[in-house]
Amino acid sequence: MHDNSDRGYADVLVGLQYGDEGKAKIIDLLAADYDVIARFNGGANAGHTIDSPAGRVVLQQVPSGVFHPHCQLYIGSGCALNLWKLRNELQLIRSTGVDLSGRLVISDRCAVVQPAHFIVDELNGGDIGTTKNGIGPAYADRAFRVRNGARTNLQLRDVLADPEQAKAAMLAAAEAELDRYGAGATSLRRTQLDHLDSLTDCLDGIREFVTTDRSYLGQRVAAGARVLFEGAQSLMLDVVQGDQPFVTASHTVPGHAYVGGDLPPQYHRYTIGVAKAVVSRVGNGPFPSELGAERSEAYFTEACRSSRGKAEERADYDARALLSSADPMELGIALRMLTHEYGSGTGRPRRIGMLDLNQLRDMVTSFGVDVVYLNKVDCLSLYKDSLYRGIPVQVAATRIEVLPPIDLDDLTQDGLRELRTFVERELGVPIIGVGLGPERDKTLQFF
Ligand code: 2SA
Ligand code: MG
Repeated sequence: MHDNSDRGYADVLVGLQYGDEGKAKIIDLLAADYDVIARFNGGANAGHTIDSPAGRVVLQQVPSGVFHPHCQLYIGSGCALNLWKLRNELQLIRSTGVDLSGRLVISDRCAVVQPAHFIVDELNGGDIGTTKNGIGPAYADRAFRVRNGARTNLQLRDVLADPEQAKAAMLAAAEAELDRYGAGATSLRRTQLDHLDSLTDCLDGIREFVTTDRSYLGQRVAAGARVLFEGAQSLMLDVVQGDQPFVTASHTVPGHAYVGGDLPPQYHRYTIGVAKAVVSRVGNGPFPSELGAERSEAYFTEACRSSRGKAEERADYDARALLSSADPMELGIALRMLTHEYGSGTGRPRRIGMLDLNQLRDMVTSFGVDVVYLNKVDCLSLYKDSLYRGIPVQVAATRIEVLPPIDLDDLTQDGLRELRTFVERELGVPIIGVGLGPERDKTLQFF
């Protein structure tokens, strides 16, 4: 064996629930100790809100860490790239005064999301409640490779090598889907054909960042770089390990960082999990600890149709009063309103559930999570006057335990210590940080 002492390492950070656990906030906190922040899965279906020097921005594909100038950013081959949104993101970043030249590196083997994929997801993704970014169809076509005699999968390298041929292939695929879905797709036709018109323009903005070297990251780490992999979506949304079909189309589990992230597994150090104390889920599918689960489906069908989500926000409901309702579903509405659980883009109301330690324990043990950050712990104080008279926690599939209520003032003291000890005992791993509010200095770290 040769001496490895100068080589770097990689840590993998993943969400442990259904997304929106506040991963970007934790990465922001940890970024100073890493040289590269890397993505290995998903695409524009992710979304992180970060504070830039020029205000708050929402990024979907560029890794977190943009506003830490020493960090390089890597987009691995496991990602499904939306070139149009990427161009817009890069423009947005540039407009904040940040120059990504030499900092952003994109694998030329990423799958390219095509207009045909947006069309299929738009017309077909409703039952799952997808984000309509064409993610599922793009990964499906990657596996198809060839359909009806034509290449269906275009990697970024194919599109760059011959943009005109790629455009022709994308047009043919889009036309085939538009024909298949018929008249309902007229407005989609216009949008998607506009996309093709601007393809060359997009490629011009992206070309300088693309690497053809599959060992790019490996060489950086061999030379000492410290990498933080940023998982998109979360463990419960993994295409195989989650609840089919209510999952995303990529692998979200930590091991996949070493496939889609283009790094040999020999460099793995820790797996960091991020969870939140008041759980949310957008889209359909099982949610064992959901508050008022029996009535929730009917409520959400109605809420999405009538945009009651927005009405909730306009305070048609008195959230403070609903906190003490005897109906768990109304408690869920109150928590959603008071903890701002609405989709950042669409305003879709997110379903709300109690902290599910049964599920978290399963994730932590099944996927080798070493340490956990628990966000939104401040929100647990809202349970104080609820029907539970304390903090309800799911500890087994059919058992809820109620922990003593905590006040906001308790959060740095005994209440917090007790909660942390309880959760650590249930999960068997340390809670190394708790989020007590959205701001960076509201995360307490215990190391
Ligand atoms: P898709 O568009 O095919 O991936 O949708 C399939 C299901 O996966 C859900 N989904 C998500 N749920 C929560 N958050 C998501 N992204 C986060 C965001 C990013 C994150 O903030 O937007 O936390 O990493 C996300 N992406 C997909 C979706 O609702 C469907 O249920
Ligand atoms: Mg999010």
